[in-house]
Amino acid sequence: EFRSVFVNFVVGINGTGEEVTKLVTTLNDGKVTSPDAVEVVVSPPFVFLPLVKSSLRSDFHVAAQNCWVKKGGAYTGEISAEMLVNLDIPWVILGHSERRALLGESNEFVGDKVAYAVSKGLKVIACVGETLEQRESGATTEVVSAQTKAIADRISDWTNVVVAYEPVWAIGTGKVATPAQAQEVHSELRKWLQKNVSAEVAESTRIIYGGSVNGANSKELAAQPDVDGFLVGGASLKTRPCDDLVNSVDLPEFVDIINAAT
Ligand code: G2H
Repeated sequence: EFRSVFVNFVVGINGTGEEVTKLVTTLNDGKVTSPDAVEVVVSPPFVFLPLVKSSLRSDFHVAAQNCWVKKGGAYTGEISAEMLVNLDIPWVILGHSERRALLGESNEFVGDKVAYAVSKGLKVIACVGETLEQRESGATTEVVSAQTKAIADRISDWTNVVVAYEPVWAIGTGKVATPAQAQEVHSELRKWLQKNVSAEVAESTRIIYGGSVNGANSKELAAQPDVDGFLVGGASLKTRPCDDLVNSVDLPEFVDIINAAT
């Protein structure tokens, strides 16, 4: 059941405070059809977390894009789970494919991160997903199962974990998974949880989709039975022309995405 949208502010990488403020204003002005039905979480780079947290509408929440694997200490340049807790940041994204691929984060390392963050009371968006090569060789289920297993081996309480299925070939490429492809992997992941964790966890854990989600493709994806939400990057920055020609102003696509299920 579709019930969450997580916005990954990729812009912040070369972004400025002004750009972030503009994005927050757009989000704040967005007309959400059923605010109680869809949880919206915004995830800017670390340095913008306090700015976003203090200026974002109160029905939306914030997430960090990463945190350190264990108790904070002398790990120059790292941001610990403790710091996020201290700043009252409720969510953190862990295991994003960019970090797995570019920074060499292994399944085990991501599993350790998830376990530590959860132990500190953070809510985690744990990302899994296969590369194009892995998909083409028929290894998708095996890859996402191994990534999920590394998490399952290290936690017992799944209450604060959302699994984000993000096929690497769909991230930032404009090449979205078809609704059938997304549904197939989501359903495999749910079956994996049912078999290896519990029926209850399989039923209650949100499995969200990420990778080139936009205003136009979100409706059909959101209608898939096992797609419980989205992790959105690029489309959070885009606008589309308003249907209302009289009061014509550009509308942010993320509003279409949030309202995808309604
Ligand atoms: C998915 C995302 C950021 P995009 O989270 O990694 O990207 O929506 O731009 O494919």
